[in-house]
Amino acid sequence: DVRRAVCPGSYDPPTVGHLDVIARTAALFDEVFVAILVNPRKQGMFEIDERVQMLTEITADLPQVRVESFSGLVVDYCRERGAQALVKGLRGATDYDYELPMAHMNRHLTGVETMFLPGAPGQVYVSSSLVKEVARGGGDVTPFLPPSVHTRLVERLQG
Ligand code: COD
Repeated sequence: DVRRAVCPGSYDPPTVGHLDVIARTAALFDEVFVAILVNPRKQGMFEIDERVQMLTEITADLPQVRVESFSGLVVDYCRERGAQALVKGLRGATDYDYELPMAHMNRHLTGVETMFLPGAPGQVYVSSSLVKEVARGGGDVTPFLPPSVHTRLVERLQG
């Protein structure tokens, strides 16, 4: 049986924290779908196409990984792809409180399991929203982004 996992998120933009969770998931599963939620009510800094491109670039050395976007319910996306598990990174109690009801609801809906990976200790304070805020204010966010993502962020803020 092929074991497939889905790593869903907004990825606006993808950070080193996201990449760590994706790479660790790729070490455990045969196929990993990195799934970017298309949220029409939320205007991001990057278009969905740009997020697909960035994630494709930074996961190029992980042959198990495929990057796609999805809209609607994550459980329906999992069913379409034949994925048995959702994998999420946990930075701390706030992530847990946010994720636990979704994990229960998703399991209730289709039986899909959610698995949590502890965030890497040096990266638990890294989030897309904080990185954007610090970068907008002129702070150095180089350590928090894969180099190609950092380049795009700098271009976006200058452009
Ligand atoms: N270290 C470890 N993990 C991290 C880090 C880090 N530094 N940064 C982020 N993560 C993890 C997050 O905890 C999360 O698990 C994942 O990476 C994605 O993070 P974001 O911020 O890009 O994405 P979110 O939290 O906005 O994504 C939420 C989802 C899109 C997954 C969720 O809203 C969803 O599934 N929506 C689809 C609609 C649906 O099915 N709704 C019903 C749910 S019951």
